[in-house]
Amino acid sequence: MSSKYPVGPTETERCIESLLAVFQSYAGRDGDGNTLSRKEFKTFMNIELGSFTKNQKDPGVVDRMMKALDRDNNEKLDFSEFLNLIGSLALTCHAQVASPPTTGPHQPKFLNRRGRDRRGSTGEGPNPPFTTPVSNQLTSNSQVSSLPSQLPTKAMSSRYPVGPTETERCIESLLAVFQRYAGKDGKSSTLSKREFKTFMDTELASFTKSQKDPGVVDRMMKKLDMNNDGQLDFPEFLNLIGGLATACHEHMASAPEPHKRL
Ligand SMILES: [Ca+2]
Ligand SMILES: [Ca+2]
Repeated sequence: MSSKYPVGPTETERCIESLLAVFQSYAGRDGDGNTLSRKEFKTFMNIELGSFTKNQKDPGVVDRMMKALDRDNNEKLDFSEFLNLIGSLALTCHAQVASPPTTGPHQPKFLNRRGRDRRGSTGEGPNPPFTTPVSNQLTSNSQVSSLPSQLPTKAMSSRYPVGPTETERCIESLLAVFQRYAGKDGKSSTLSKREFKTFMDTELASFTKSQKDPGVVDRMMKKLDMNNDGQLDFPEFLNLIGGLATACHEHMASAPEPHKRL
């Protein structure tokens, strides 16, 4: 995929690629490369999120996380279920960075702090792939809402005994990129329309340049802005990343092998 970028992937593109690559490298360990089995998920958690799993005294925590993430109860995690984990981890880290836990570790306030589901996630008409509501799925699933209290209690940076894994680096990138662009005007907790455009033109230029319709970024902003306040907060931003990752994943999954194309 990297060869598609004229000047090398941006941090956001690298992160999306990491999500796909990490999922595939663990999901591909048994016969079915489209899903993580329980065993594969455990391997993923132990290797990629070892700094979290090693701190857990409860040996059942990974099983419980699997159960919470497995929305369709098929004992496997597909890519969108996997993305919910990443989104949930990123939200947890972001909440810790944004506001140190004064309300106690067991109140994942950020998940429902503004009643995000009021507008619903599907909307009308066909959904372009970039609006797949990843973190919205999180907030609408009461099971998953219980996850963050089990997740790392510290912000993730600089606490790794052996350096961050690819997954940890990706989560850190998501936080860093959002903060970098959201901090360009006065209010650093959200992306204004202008900041979002800068983000799109800089971080996802290979996408925006390929669009013939000049209104596409405006429309994306509108779709992503779930609470219609003209700003994108971090969960709304994560929906974009999740949607892009899903689109890439589906594209790769459905693409015929090159020699079969003709
Ligand atoms: Ca599943
Ligand atoms: Ca908003």
